[in-house]
Amino acid sequence: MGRRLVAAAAQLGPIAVADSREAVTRRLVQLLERSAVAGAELVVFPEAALTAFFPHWWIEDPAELLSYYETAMPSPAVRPLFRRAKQLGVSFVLGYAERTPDDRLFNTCVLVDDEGELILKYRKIHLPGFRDVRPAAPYQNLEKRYFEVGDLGFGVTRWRDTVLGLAICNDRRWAESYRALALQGAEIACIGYNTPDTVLQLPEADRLADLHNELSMRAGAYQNAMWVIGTAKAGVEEGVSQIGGSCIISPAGEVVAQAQTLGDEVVAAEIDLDMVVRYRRDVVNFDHHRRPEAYGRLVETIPPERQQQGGT
Ligand code: CDT
Repeated sequence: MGRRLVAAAAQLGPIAVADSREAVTRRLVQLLERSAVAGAELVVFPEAALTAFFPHWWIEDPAELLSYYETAMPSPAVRPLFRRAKQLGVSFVLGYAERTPDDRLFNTCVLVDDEGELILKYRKIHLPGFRDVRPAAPYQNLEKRYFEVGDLGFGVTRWRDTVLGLAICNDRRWAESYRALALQGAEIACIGYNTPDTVLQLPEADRLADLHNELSMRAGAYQNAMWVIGTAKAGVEEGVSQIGGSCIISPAGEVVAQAQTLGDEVVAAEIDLDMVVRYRRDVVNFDHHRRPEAYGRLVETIPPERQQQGGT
């Protein structure tokens, strides 16, 4: 039999600024139920799945800005999702903007097990974008303004008979994210994202937005012999057009299931965890072939004067 499970990427279409948390949670519950019908035991929702992706706008009013963050997880509005998941025996990954009791702001996701217990929290480490407004840009990318860099490292946890790791959106473009998870034994990486289909400051890359999304996750999967579940918030959200392409990728780097729409959609696939074991034994055998003694530069810190320069 081997170690097998069905997992799902639960893609969301756009969320309007005016949509309430309760209304969004109803959509999440519907996606969860559709995933369960497909046999899924693990469901991955997008990054910041409870609201419109507010870093796309310059928000001056502090009260308005803070209205996008959750001060508790689950909050009363999100509790129906936790309850339904427990009834169905489904675990899930949910992204949201987090405000801590001491007023720190993070782009966060959690893994909730089939008992409704929060068993892993991750705070996004690679924050794209800028701290300041770009008046001429068609949309903003203000994650560096609205969030702190995650302070929990790249976490993994045992989940059932495997090890599961979390990353968020821009993390998926960095090889180090996957490797940090894989070196801790993660066999599945769950990654939610909000990605515009145009690239600020680099229009020549616009036509490649879908390709770069898939390329990053397929490379991460293959180079680390792990399953990757990538889930988008897609479609035109308050005027910002975002890619879809939510998918499940095998340790061979193959896309085994992929969303076809830019709306609410479930894609599910059977995940063979022993494939990780085979690929880590016969292809990317870390213990036999890695050369950490040559990797010193990978962990050198960046001087502060270079940290503010452009790019998303
Ligand atoms: N949310 C997030 O991290 N979005 C970024 C946009 C960068 S545009 C190339 C992403 O990496 O998808």
